[in-house]
Amino acid sequence: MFKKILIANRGEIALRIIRTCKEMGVKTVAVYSTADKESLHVRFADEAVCIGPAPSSESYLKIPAIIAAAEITNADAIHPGYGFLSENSKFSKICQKHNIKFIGPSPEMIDGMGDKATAKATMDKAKVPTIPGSKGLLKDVAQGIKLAEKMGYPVIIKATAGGGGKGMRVINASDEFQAAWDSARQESKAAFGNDGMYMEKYLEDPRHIEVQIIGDQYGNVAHLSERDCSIQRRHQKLIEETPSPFMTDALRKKMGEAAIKAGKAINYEGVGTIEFLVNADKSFYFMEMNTRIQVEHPITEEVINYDLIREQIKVAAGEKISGKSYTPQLCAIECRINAEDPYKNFMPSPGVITSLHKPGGHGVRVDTHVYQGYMIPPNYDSMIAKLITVAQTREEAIAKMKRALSEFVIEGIKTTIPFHKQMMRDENYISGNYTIKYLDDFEMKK
Ligand code: MV4
Repeated sequence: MFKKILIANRGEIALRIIRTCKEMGVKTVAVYSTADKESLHVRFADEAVCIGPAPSSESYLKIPAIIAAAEITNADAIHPGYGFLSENSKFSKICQKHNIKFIGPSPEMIDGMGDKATAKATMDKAKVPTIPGSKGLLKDVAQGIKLAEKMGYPVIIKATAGGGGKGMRVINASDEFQAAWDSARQESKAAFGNDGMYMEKYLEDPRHIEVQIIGDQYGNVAHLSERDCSIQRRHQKLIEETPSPFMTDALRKKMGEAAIKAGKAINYEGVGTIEFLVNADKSFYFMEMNTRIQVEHPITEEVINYDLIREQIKVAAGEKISGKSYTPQLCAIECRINAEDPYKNFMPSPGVITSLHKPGGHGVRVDTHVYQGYMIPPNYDSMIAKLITVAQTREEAIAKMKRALSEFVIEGIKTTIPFHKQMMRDENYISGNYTIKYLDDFEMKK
């Protein structure tokens, strides 16, 4: 086992990782920017190193500063958390070179899944269902139009370097193709320095259901059931739950097997997520693979009683997994509490938390780094807490969420709490009747 892990992250996920390390008897090193000097991850870690000023590009993304911090503290592993350097193949490679274990996939694995057209081809070869479309990248508009006419509109073109919806356009007819192509390529070039595009049949109203997997260094891969992440706004997830209200035993078996096939095909080591789009007729297709621990991992932990960070660290250290897969035994929901004003188009609302009361009690988990008097810096992600409830049934998990939301007091800033209160009373949400489009025409009640 590792002796000392450096956590190359901040906020709630840095705390989450430090907590598991403590339970495992592994020493921890926090890194922080000057804006995070007063953060809990700095206080809870055994050691802390300042790596630069507030902007991420000069601190949490600054590879030489992080490697230097690991070397001076003698850390033998680095946990990247999510975001920042977690899916940066250069960082994974530099860790390797410095003989520091990167708790995540190899650089080759990150690149193979990071290029979406390559990832799709890999999954297609492994017989994981993929969305009908172009074989690899499109050469030009003429080729795109020819194929789109054969497949039938609408189609979607996607940046191979994309993610988070950037460099993606839905096309309804041939006369829209050129303009969509030009703007998507331009956007993709600017954001990723790569303008390769591929095309798919556009699925009109699917759900986003992802399957958590874990693989060890000996070729064993297991699935840890699904999460429904369809409740999102502009590609920002707001509510996740497991099991998916749409799931059946038969569908879980099929999607679980597909996810394991995906993991085994690439010899996956570590925790990862296979994202699927699922149609109303229960057909499902591989969308992307995430090669990191995800924000929403706690709901999986709660329904199968399993510490994903602990298992992630164990497989990185070379331990074997049992290879057994899991089905949810309980129901869990996560509401993301962001420092944003849901009444003003979710506008960011940084500032000082003047008053804080966190909910508690049976079946309530709050993953957060904030405290009363904490100043939310404007430099980073707006998520300040994850409120998770777990119960025997979905109905009870919703009742607990309503109760927990009513106890949660955060003053001094605006938060997404009112949004979640409204959702927990929303008839369609309550009946599980939602897709990825659900928030497109959602309005806050005054
Ligand atoms: C799609 C799609 C419909 N049809 N692909 C969005 C981000 C990127 N990961 C892929 N995305 C989509 N791909 C086909 N062929 C709809 C989306 C999509 C979406 C997917 C999951 C969750 C939220 C979404 C919001 C808008 C569009």
